[in-house]
Amino acid sequence: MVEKTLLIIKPDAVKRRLIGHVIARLEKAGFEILGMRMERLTPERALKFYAVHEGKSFLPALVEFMVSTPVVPILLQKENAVADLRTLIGATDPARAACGTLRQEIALNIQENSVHASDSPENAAIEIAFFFNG
Ligand code: 3AN
Repeated sequence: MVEKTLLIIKPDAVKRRLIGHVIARLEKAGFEILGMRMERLTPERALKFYAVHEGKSFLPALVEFMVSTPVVPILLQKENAVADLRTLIGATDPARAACGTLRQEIALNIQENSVHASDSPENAAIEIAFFFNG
């Protein structure tokens, strides 16, 4: 089934000038880019985006990191997009990410892990609406 999903290029990758590298890997893997923008999140919006992590000890540091530079949300489309994008980016902790995955290649650590990708079709719909109204 053709699906849409959301990827965010996070501040560690933006700072290291890896935006183009991430986009090239997405296109090479067969994803069509339907939308893309750059946004400096406010702490309020970052907290709203990560509402599922409310109460977690790493949340304040995560929010501080996510507002440290603009981020690049990208709306993607492909057959089986949600699962295929999760496979392409690899595990949250780059030390555990499979060989050849984007995070294994460029992520610095479990927090500065270069990209976010929606983890289910339901969350993809919510996250797409968060960054791309309509
Ligand atoms: P993923 O990004 O692989 O979906 P989530 O949703 O569990 O992983 O975590 C969201 C973000 O929260 C991660 N990308 C990472 O930046 C941060 N994070 C998750 N777990 C930890 C942790 N144990 N320590 C520090 N940061 C974490």
